[in-house]
Amino acid sequence: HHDERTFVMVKPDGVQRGLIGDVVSRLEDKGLKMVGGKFMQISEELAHEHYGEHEGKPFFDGLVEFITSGPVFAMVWEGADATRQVRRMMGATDPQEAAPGTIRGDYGNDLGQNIIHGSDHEDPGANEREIELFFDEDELVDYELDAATWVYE
Ligand code: YYY
Ligand code: MG
Repeated sequence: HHDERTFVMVKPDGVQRGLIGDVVSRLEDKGLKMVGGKFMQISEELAHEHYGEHEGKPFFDGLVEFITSGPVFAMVWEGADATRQVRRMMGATDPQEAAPGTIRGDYGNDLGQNIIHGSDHEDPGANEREIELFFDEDELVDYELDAATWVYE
């Protein structure tokens, strides 16, 4: 089955650096299917909900400040094992450790400004939770991607 959905977001640094198109291209090139996307500004409240698991950690306040500091491009992508595949394409959390060829490895330098968010594949249900937090059901589009015939056996 290739209908797993995952939440992906180009963070404010990625938007400011003009990397929305590149991130989208990489995911398209992989054969994943975009089913939702919106350019938006994250509120303080949404930031707290989205990063709730990190509340109380030393980097939390800075993280909220950063993620609300400018527009983001929030997306939902679908495909086989999509959550884990996107995490692999993102690379490690710290761009200094992320392998070359990954999004964070190719573009990031400092831990706080690491270009992209993707749902954690090691946290079951995180993908669905984040999709629901950012998107209404009617903002997600159900359609067939013709190329899927040539992506999946
Ligand atoms: O899921 P991922 O984004 O790879 O990392 P998390 O451990 O969930 O942390 C969320 C976010 O917080 C991370 O992308 C950068 C930032 N952060 C930080 O600024 N300093 C840390 N020590 C850990 C994480
Ligand atoms: Mg995380």
